[in-house]
Amino acid sequence: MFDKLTQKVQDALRTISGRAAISEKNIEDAVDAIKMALLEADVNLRVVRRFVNSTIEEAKGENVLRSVNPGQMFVKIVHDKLVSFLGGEKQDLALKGPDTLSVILMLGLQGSGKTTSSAKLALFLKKAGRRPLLAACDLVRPAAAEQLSILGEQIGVPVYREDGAKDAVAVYRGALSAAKKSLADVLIVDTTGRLQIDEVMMGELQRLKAAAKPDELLLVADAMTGQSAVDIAKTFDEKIGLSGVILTKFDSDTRGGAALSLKTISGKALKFTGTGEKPEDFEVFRPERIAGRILGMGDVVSLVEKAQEVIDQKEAEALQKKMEKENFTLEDWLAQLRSVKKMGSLQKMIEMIPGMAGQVSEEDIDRENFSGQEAILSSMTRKERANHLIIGPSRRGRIARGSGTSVAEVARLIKKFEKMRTMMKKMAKMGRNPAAMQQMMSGGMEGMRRFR
Ligand SMILES: Nc1nc2c(ncn2[C@@H]2O[C@H](COP(=O)(O)OP(=O)(O)OP(=O)(O)O)[C@@H](O)[C@H]2O)c(=O)[nH]1
Ligand SMILES: [Mg+2]
Repeated sequence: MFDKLTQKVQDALRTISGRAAISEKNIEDAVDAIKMALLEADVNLRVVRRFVNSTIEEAKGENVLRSVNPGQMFVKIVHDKLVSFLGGEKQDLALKGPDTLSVILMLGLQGSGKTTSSAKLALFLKKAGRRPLLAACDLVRPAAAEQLSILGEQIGVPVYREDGAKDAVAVYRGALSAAKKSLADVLIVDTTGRLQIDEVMMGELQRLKAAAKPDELLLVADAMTGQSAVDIAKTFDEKIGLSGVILTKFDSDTRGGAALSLKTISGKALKFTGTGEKPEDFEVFRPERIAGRILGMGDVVSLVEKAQEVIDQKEAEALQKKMEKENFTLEDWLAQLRSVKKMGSLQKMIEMIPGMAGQVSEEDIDRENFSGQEAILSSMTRKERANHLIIGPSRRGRIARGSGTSVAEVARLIKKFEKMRTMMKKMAKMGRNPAAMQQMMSGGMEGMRRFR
């Protein structure tokens, strides 16, 4: 998502951001390049026009051209515009307090990801300390209730279903009393999707809405459909009324136009994104961070949050200290490799590191050969991992045999570890120094890439 856009916007900004003085022509050229990038990313034409006009107007203002650092001032304007087009502030769910039952109605076209997103949202709320219950109100697709039950089982959230039922509203009522009985505090209602917006679907949704008086009516739309996701949001909002949107398949190779056009065209806020098929592939949509990512400022906060789910805070702090002092051992590395595996796609993680977006492909990561590294590390003794300096030729031979690799591979891994340690020390220090961080963003990546 946004890969190409990111690349192009960064190129456009690079030509201008370092300048001590900028002219109106410089601004026009940069805005023009960004305009092309937005159009290519499938952003709605009206949105692009608005973006261009307001950016130019603001950037040509006296205080930019004459400011101490006009280049950076311009970047800031573009950043703020992007944030505002992405919806401004992050939009939380408007749920009642934890002890009162809230209802969320999920709607959307067939295959948009309603059922999956219902489960994702349930897991998200469960992690936030809520007690969700899922209601299977899609009575049309034969396996719909079964699909939801399987997902519910996976995430440990109860599912209410009535096999053979004909009326979605009746099932909803059943789910409501089940929710009350079991003291659930959020009822998430999965509904039937149709190929197109038609009278039957709208009728059913309207009846469900009237019965449930939901706190949230969330449209689930497929980001891959680009502009039509935005049109669908507009239509659903007119016919049923929406409180927000979940854009799914954000992990796919879409160009991102829907996310950038949604707020301006439909007036509806993007609240969450689906970033994969698994229940945990779900993120709160934060305009500020996405803008930062597009501009190549990375998304350190998301990265840290993701990492926190697997590594606990204390561990992370200890690691930071070790990294700074070069006390990081092979033992720590092995632990890291294992937690990275738990974190899921490494590429997704790397994309969030400042300056890394678009720099590393899945193949690059494969070449890293994590399983191979893990095998070698696991074949070492604890003592060896605590102090790699004791690993002489005979130990190397034993480790190679144990891991099914060669002596040369073992030697290479140790060499790499030593380089990595030095690099980490530098990075850990930068992490506490914004100026050094910025330097790393501009040129430091080459260092990262080279050390592989
Ligand atoms: N890659 C990716 N796939 C997704 C995402 N969300 C859903 N899917 C996949 O999209 C397909 C359809 O998802 P469902 O949740 O069944 O969609 P639905 O809207 O409930 O479909 P109907 O009930 O038939 O209307 C499934 O194969 C999901 O695994 C996502 O964020 N990323
Ligand atoms: Mg479904």
